[in-house]
Amino acid sequence: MRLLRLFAFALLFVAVGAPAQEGKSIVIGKAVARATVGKQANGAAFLTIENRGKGEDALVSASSPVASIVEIHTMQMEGDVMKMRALDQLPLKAGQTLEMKPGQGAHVMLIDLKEPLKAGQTFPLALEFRKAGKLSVTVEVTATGTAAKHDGKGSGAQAPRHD
Ligand SMILES: [Cu+2]
Repeated sequence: MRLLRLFAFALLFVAVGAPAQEGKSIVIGKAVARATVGKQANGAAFLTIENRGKGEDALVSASSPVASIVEIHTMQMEGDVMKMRALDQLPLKAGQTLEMKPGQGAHVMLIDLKEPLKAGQTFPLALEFRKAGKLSVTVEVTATGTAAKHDGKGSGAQAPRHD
């Protein structure tokens, strides 16, 4: 935890020291993740991404010190089973505001968490956009809701399976 905080501080320092943040065409609104349960290995973060630019952009990658691998995922129905799939990029049209929500569509998958995500905690998430470049956000961990458990196990629409 202490290390994580140091890392977060370092990222913050970098962000403050970079005037390039100003005038960015991509603005991140909400950035939240659900608290994990038990020994749950994976988590998911949900962002609100606004493309204020005049052209199309795309989220192409993400990384965070809390997880070994961070992927951009989407969910879709296959027959009557909701499945998750990794995306190479998440397109953002000019003027589009994309709101990720638990239990539907796109999310940022946190794979192989280094420690459980606890409600109230925050962690840094580095994002890279094709045109806007790199952006760092602070993700807030919220209490686990009953409707959107994201444990990668089980079946049915409320508990998407991982391939
Ligand atoms: Cu996923």
